[in-house]
Amino acid sequence: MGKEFNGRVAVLGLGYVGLPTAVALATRGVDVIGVDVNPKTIEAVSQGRVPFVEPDLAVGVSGAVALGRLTATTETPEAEAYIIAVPTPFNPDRSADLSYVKAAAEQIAPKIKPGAIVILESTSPPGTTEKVSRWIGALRPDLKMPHNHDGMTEVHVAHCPERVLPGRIMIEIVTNDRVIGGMTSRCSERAAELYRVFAQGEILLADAATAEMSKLIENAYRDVNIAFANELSMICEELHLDVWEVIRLANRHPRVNILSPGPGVGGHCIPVDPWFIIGAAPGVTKLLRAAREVNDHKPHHVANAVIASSERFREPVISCLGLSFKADVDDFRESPAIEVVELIASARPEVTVLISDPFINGTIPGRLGELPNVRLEPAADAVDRADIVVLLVEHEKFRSLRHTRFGGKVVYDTRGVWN
Ligand code: SAJ
Repeated sequence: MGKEFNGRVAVLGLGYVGLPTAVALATRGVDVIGVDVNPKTIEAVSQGRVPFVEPDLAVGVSGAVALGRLTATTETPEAEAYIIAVPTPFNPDRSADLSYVKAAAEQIAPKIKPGAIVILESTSPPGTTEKVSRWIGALRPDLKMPHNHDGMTEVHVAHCPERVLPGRIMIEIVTNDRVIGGMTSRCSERAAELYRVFAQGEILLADAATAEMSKLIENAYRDVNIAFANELSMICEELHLDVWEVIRLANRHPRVNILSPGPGVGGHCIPVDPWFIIGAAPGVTKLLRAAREVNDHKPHHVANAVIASSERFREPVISCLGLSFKADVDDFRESPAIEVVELIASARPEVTVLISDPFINGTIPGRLGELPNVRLEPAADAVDRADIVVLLVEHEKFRSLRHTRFGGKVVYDTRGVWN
């Protein structure tokens, strides 16, 4: 066992990763200040509320705030440790947009004191942790930073990539093994002190670039494997085979574990992160590119199939169930389901497209609200009125819709839950 962490932690970015991390620390007795640029997020967290749905997070936030362990502000404070958990989206050319990480480093710089730890949790291309050290160092030439003071640093900088699965975050944040990539081995040790406060999984030490790459390949691995499943689904469709049955049988082999096809790959991680690897090694990433192409093509394939089967109806009603990027989350970012609905509704403006998702809270997400032929309906009504039912997300609530309502309708189940 190493030393125990002692001090105050500032978590920059109170999203799906930052807020659970803040709660994990605060509920174990660490004073945590959450920092976010969005005043609405600050208001919600300060009142003990969570601005998004994630099992068990709400009770953690309200408890930590009530105990006075967690506060929230838009101003980066002085602290003994800083955790950067801001988005790393890609630019239109698919290069990493590190502007949020840079802004976080620049907010930390004026406040940081010798002895402090800076941890980058955001998924980032190789070399970003070193950039964080340089960005802080550029504003604080008085401090010995790890990029230019090997072994003798006053500030400890490390990458500790987040690995939590939306929907299971509060469990995985505690139980997952953590990779900690310090700019120096001392940086790794200092960062490990902080994670030992709540992490029950193993803590694996590495250098910063290795940690960055290991996180990226976790998501690229999943992307490639989902692409395999998605390609199989299109092959089976062409060969008039039931892909779910084919996969179920193949998965009975002791070394085969094929993932599930779907309408495409969404979320803000898996469709993005492979591009950071492709950008870093463009000449040798054929497979990663192919996987991205297959997964990006899948929503078009689904939309085209639905449009084709709608041609035989004069004024068809098409009901699309599920819009979030995956089951039982309220996150609609980068959702292939939304893309499918957009493609169908714009290709056939004369067709009524009913959409339903139990996680929509009043406003229709994305650009769907601007399409005049798209309307939100409760799932049961949408199914009853439909000529064609398209299941896009396997929310728990949709699983039980099966037997009663589908008579005489065309059913396109992209997730295989009604099979
Ligand atoms: N999907 C399929 N078929 C499958 C599995 C997933 O079509 O068999 C689709 C989902 O519907 C969704 C997308 O893939 O559209 C991604 O979903 P996911 O559940 O695979 O992953 P995320 O994006 O919720 O979280 C991933 C996780 N990474 C890995 O499992 C390697 C999580 O552990 C990471 O922390 C997270 O990315 C992240 O933030 O990087």
